Amino acid sequence: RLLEHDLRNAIVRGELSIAYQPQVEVQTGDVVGFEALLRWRHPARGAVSPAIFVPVAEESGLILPLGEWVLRAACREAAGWKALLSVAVNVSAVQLHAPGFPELVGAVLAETGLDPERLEIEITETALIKDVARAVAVLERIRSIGVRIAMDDFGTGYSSLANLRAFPFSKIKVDRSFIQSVDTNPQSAAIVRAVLGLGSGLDVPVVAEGVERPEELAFLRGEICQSAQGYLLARPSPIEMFADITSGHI
Ligand code: G
Ligand code: G
Ligand code: MN
Ligand code: NA
Repeated sequence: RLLEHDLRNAIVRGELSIAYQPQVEVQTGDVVGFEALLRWRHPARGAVSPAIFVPVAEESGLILPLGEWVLRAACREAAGWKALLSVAVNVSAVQLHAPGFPELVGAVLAETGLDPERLEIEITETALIKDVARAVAVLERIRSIGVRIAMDDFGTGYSSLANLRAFPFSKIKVDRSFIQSVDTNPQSAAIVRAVLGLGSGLDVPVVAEGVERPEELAFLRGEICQSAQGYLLARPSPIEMFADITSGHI
């Protein structure tokens, strides 16, 4: 309750910010885009993790203004980069199913001038199970604008394969729980290889999430994996930390 009250004021008080985490091409090391991750600095509690406040925001409906804030801020930010890199924004089920979500995405793109091809929306599988027919319709409208859709945390939800077929995904993000043991657990390695094969077969690029150790990256380099994200490559940070990348000097 208290958290909900404080969260209600967070936007107007300027307590929200976005940390950006680079997504890197596995073979070349080039940065191809950034994931936008919401951050909240509470005046008394300090940094509160989105793992804590996003569920509160979803229950209270506050995720709608918060999500709109993130979408607009991330698109505005990316529109200002000299380098034409992509930006990925996490969208929760509540946002996806809210009336007018595709129109909101279109309006924010028009307002910020960001090329729709540079925006990617990340959705977890749990966001899709509520009302499949409706979720398909919403995602297809978003796809038709040119915005890409990534399936986030792949492998942790359920009926992943049916979802891959039903929804217009342009990217698969393999959950970090598989990546973290890819060099030590043969089952993880087999699963990651299978997902990479799935991506190749479906012609959908795969991103490995949560790469923390050189051994994990070495494994991915030996496979057909398009991109990777994780602390080994870069931690989520204020965009100023990546000025040389966004300005096109790297
Ligand atoms: O960045 P971090 O590890 O703190 O994120 C924790 C969780 O919060 C992750 O599941 C991440 O996807 C989610 N998250 C981060 N930013 C956003 C956001 O802007 N919107 C939504 N819906 N979830 C977010
Ligand atoms: O659910 P989603 O994949 O959107 O969550 C992204 C979360 O993963 C963010 O909270 C981000 O801070 C976190 N993250 C990014 N890279 C790593 C990593 O290498 N290791 C771990 N443990 N978390 C990471
Ligand atoms: Mn994500
Ligand atoms: Na993820």
